[in-house]
Amino acid sequence: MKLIDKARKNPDRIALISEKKKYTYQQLLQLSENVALRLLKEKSDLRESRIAFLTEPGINYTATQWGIWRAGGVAVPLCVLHPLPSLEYVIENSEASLLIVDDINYSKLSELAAKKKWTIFRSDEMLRETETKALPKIDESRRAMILYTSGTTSQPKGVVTTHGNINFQIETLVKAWQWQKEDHIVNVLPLHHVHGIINVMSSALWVGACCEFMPKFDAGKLWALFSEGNVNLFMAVPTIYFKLIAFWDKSTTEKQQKLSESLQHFRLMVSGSAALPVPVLEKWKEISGHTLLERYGMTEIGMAISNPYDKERRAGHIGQPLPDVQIRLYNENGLVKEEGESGEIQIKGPNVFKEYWKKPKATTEAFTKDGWFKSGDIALLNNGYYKILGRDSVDIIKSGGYKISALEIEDVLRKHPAVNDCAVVGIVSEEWGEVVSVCLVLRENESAETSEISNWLKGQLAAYKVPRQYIFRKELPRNVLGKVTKNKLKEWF
Ligand code: MCA
Ligand code: AMP
Repeated sequence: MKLIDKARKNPDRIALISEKKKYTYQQLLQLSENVALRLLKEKSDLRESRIAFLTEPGINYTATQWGIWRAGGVAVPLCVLHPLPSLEYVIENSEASLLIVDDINYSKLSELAAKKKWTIFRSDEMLRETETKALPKIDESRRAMILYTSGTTSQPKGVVTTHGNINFQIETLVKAWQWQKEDHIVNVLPLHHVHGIINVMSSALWVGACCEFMPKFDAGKLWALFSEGNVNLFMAVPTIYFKLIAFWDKSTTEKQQKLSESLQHFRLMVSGSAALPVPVLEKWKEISGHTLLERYGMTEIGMAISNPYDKERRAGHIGQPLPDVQIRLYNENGLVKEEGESGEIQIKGPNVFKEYWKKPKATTEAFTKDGWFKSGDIALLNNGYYKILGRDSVDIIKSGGYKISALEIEDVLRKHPAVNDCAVVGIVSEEWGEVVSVCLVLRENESAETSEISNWLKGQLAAYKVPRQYIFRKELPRNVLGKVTKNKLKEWF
């Protein structure tokens, strides 16, 4: 495994800072080997068994992920923000053979695990030393990870990437953004998505750099960490930059000056996962002196398009194809050949995922006949830079950098006893990208408070999927065919 081979070259460098404690590459190698050995027991190879794990961002997360890989398993990271029904869906859909859970999250899962007869291990125990033996050799073509992503179906799909996909996704970013051993990045992103896993944590570990965890984003604490002067690299979703700006704006003039000074030595600051509003880019430049580097990616492909590291970073644009990633635009007239003409972004390259887990039909439908992955994002080329115009589906919402399926929320809401019908849309917001919003049609003689519905939903869905804006109507807007017209509904908000 390339990540492991590379780590061996930097035994004494600091790999991770977790709860302010430093771990060298040697320690990470040892802890992940312990996990691998404990997973294997008498077996010689896990042969792509899925191992689901629920741990806060930190040493246990990384050692567990590497341990699963080194034992020949497929890593299925679970989201620490998800309520039980969402965790249960991922564990069952991925057919995980066992669960590894840290102390903070153990009580959340243990009862269900007992009921379902799932094998569950405490993460701290998995990291403990054990009898040693040879670990299997892992070929690049083997499955490595399943990440769940929302789409145009109600339930999230498992995106399967191989070791080869992951290696390439990391390597192209290392080249494009000139990652170096001396880099020190802080990770504030969740570790069940590509942005936090690949762009931040794995890229750092690939080059022998340091990844420091801040498990829960907090603007004040993050500014304080920046002010300590060690971090020189930062990557986040636009909402986080919005919140850092809001904190700066609220500070005294003297403090603002100090905060701005703390960013002067940064090498690079990147934004992605959702469109970066131009006013946010401009304000950040004013505050920090840095032009944010905006890039474009997707769970299925890692990163594909990026503004250049050392040439013009153009506001409102996502840049150019990353090294060895092929991009084309395609519309109803065929291949787009002219600048200014819009089409769907389609992608080919070693970065592109292997399959949707146990969904051969969805996998086939996601590609053109000649093997291009269809992103569903509409873009055009403007003076050599790609610019995103929107998406081909109103049912996909991006809020706080999370991809959310309107259909998933609607399906859950329809199970509420007072709800007769509903339609969910994303309403544009500079802070969140889009805000999840719902129009509810209640059953006759039923009433329901917004707060009651919202609390009920929080038991079923991750909090970031719960609508923030509610309207109540007697019926939903529909076209002559009876289909809900979501663009009309957006006007109602
Ligand atoms: C939270 N709140 C919201 C939302 N989320 N309000 C509206 N819309 C939302 N989406 C509210 C809460 O109810 C609460 O309000 C208050 O905000 C604080 O909640 P909290 O959970 O503490 O929020 P936060 O920690 O400030 O979360 C903001 C965040 C988070 C840090 C930006 O959303 C986040 O980590 N996003 C990153 C997601 C990510 O990594 N995506 C990458 C996907 P109240 O106090 O009133 O209750 S990978 C990807 O997209 C591809 C590959 C790519 O290109 O990267
Ligand atoms: P996810 O499935 O969570 O990986 O989200 C991928 C989606 O995020 C893409 O299909 C885009 O719609 C969106 N996205 C990622 N980066 C950008 C960006 N820089 N600008 C606009 N949309 C983006």
